[in-house]
Amino acid sequence: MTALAHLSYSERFKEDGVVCLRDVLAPSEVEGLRAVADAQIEAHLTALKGLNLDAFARDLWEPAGRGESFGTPDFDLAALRRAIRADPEARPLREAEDAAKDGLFLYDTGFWRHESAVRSIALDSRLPELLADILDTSRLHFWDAEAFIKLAHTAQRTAFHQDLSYMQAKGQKCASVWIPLDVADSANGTMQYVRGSNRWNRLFAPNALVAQTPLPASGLPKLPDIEGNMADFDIISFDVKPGDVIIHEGRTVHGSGGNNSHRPRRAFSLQYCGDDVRYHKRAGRFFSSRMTHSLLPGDALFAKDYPVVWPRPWPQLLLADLYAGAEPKALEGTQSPA
Ligand SMILES: O=C(O)CCC(=O)C(=O)O
Repeated sequence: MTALAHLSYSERFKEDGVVCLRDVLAPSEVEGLRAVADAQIEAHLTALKGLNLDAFARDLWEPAGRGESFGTPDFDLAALRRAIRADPEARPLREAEDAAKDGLFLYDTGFWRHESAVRSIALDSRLPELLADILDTSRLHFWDAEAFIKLAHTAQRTAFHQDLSYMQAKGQKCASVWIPLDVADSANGTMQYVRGSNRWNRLFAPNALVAQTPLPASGLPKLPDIEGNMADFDIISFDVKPGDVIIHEGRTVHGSGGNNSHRPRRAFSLQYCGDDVRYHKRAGRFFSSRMTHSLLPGDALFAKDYPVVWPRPWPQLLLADLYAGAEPKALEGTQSPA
């Protein structure tokens, strides 16, 4: 047994940039989230809500495109496609026996505002206290929720990336909680983390998740080609079951494989920020969330868009109820796809 085997979960988080915690959410909590994920799949299939990154990628790699609909994101998908196609180093990141097969890799964000089951977990479950402890912060803000749903036989991998580079935020105390809604293992695309990459102390350009090409205008350096040189990196992953959560730091480099199985791999990711995090305008724009605030760069995150979830104002308060029906009208700000 090495000395590192004795680390507490917060020491492990600092050391590796990621920690897997077992049986954190109750079956009923997972069930509530799964119902939201299934409704998102249905809304995509019937009304093209959210973005099918698998369809976007299939279209990307066919010279004339497939003319398929991927969804209706509020950012310039055509410009992104042009940037990837113009990148001489770009290549498909599809991992399956039959990579040409149509799959569904559904991405969505911002839905915590109208999904009470998601709000309850994000704001009122055990997670805020756990995150405040792990990040060693006197104050914890919730940032946003994302869906990463890969149905069976979805070849598209999630390109390695760092969450912080997509966020309009600056600071060290940022973390994401990856919540599996199905058993997830190497066959259906569990998460992969470059151990200790949080301590590289570097921020790389965000990418389009389906390719390594940096998002136009980010101005940050491109990540090394990790997908092409996996053996050169210390990549760790966890076989997880519903109820478990994986918490990674905002600078930890991570991605996931394609779903090469007959099973779905539905997951949500929740982001949180601690007391050192300040609002920050990053160049480039990807998925947007419905922000109403008018924070200036350098401001602490005191805005309704970023609820303070720890410490709790008083013990029995349900923050999820306070935010019921809080769908803002204005669209502003860039949000994390990771
Ligand atoms: O589920 C995935 O494939 C990616 C998730 C991710 O990037 C995240 O949770 O930050």
